[in-house]
Amino acid sequence: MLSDQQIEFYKKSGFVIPDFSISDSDLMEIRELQEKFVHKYPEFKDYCSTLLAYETGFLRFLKIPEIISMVSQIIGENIALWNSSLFSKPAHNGLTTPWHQDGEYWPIRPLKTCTVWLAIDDATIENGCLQYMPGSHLKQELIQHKTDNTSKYTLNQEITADAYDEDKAFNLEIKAGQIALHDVYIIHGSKANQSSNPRRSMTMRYMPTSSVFDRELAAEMHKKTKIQHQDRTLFLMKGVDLSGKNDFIQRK
Ligand SMILES: O=C(O)CCC(=O)C(=O)O
Repeated sequence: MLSDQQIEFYKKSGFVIPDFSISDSDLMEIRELQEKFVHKYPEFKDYCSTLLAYETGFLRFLKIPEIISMVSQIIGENIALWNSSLFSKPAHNGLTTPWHQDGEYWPIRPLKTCTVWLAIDDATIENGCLQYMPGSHLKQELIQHKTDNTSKYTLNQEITADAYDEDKAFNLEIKAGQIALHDVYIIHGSKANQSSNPRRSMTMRYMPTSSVFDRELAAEMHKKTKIQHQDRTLFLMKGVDLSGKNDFIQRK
């Protein structure tokens, strides 16, 4: 569980590192699944935005009760999992993730989510750990992004450099198995991996069911972001669908 201080830290900074790690056996299983996954789908060697559309074997790890309890402390008792991604960032030539806010990509209204970012390998500055801009979520507003479709990036929406101060970045150096939670408005990104160690991570994307997963908006956003979220399957993790508008139909 998160302590009161950790919840306060999340509110103030937009992220928190709980005192929690997944079990060694779960970590080993995730590593094996990730290796098989990238072997089967080499086009996702750097990044797969919609993991569960290809491999539902990861789902078990998105339901870990301790994780769901911590997410509840942040976004309430009624929660849906709406996505999971793999940032595999291989050794020597792992791609950059540009500075961005997740909300720019996501068709959830009101825009409210909590991401759990799981380190599959030790994450260090050398191998391109995730970086957060503490407090950049506070206005709860999206900043303008520009589109960059170069192949050096995992994602194509980038915030311009005048909107943040790189010197203030927090480097999320955590051990394999540890997690961080972050807000949908926080500015974050990660550098390329030129080290000899991979920097794999899996994200778990949860939303409060008081928000709606808007499939029409997803189709509109797809034109810009290139990420296809119209067909996401939502999984009710806790409570009920407060909005009454989300559907939990299994989609491919
Ligand atoms: O793992 C990374 O390098 C990027 C993660 C990210 O952008 C996210 O979790 O939204």
